[in-house]
Amino acid sequence: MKVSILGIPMDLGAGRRGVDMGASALRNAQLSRTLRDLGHDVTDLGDVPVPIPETLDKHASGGLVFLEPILDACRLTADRVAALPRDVFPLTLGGDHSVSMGTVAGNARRLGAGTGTGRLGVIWVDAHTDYNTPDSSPSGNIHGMPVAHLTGLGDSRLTGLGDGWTLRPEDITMIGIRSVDTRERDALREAGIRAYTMKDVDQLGITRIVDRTLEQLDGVSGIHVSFDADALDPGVCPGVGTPVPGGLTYREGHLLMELLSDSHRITSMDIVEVNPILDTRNQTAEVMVGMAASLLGQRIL
Ligand code: 5AB
Ligand code: MN
Ligand code: MN
Ligand code: MN
Repeated sequence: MKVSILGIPMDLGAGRRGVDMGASALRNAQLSRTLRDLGHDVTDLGDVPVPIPETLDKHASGGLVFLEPILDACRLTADRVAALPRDVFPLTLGGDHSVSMGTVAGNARRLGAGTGTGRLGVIWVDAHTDYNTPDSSPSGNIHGMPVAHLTGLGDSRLTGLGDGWTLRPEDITMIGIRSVDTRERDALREAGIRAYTMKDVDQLGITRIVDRTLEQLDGVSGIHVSFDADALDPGVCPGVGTPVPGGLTYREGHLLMELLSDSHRITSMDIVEVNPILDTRNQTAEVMVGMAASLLGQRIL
């Protein structure tokens, strides 16, 4: 497969500094070489330009911290991704999770979703549901809001990234959830978004969750996997800004990626929220490169 890597070195959407170095840490953990060894034709497109916070005024606009530069970076990201051919697998590297407003919108456009010809499915692997709006957010940090904006809720400048397209709540599945804010929970219920919590992972297991997810997403033109490193347990991925105990094990993460790979239905992936400043010897980046490898066909035997 043709794989195109694109970095979005942005930490403006997160409460703590450092995830802007995530893309660099993933490259350092031999991302390209690992995927080439699997037989893929890998191109690294480099990074989308993102300003550093030191050059900006930290001010919130309508409850959104660093709105304008995040909007600009997401728009550039969406345009870069949308320009890639259909037979390319975009592998986008954050950055904080607000980058996914750009990657998902870009992949939707790339696959013709929103033109009436198709839908994009999204599998959101995360400890958090990222369904806050500027009104409900306890922090004002945009990385806690991408899913709400993709579905059309929240600030109109961010919902506009899809150029009229919005992600249908029915086309989203969340996996690994264990931290949801009170008002965020109400909004999720109202939207009817399917979310598999860690309780569900314990009770059903990854295999059944994947079966149900693929059935739910029957009929979409493509499926995007947005993998927040904090979905995995902090013991596995310590280099994240918002760690929550009780996460996916190393094997649960791999099994999820292996089964999604077996389906041959995944068309793009994000790796986000890797924070090398908080990491131990680049462990988190190495684990996440392994996750990408499993999604892209690496097998034990
Ligand atoms: B992440 C929190 N819900 O909105 C908020 O890492 C945390 O992209 C958001 O999942 C975590 O600030 C965002 C408290
Ligand atoms: Mn997230
Ligand atoms: Mn998270
Ligand atoms: Mn985080």
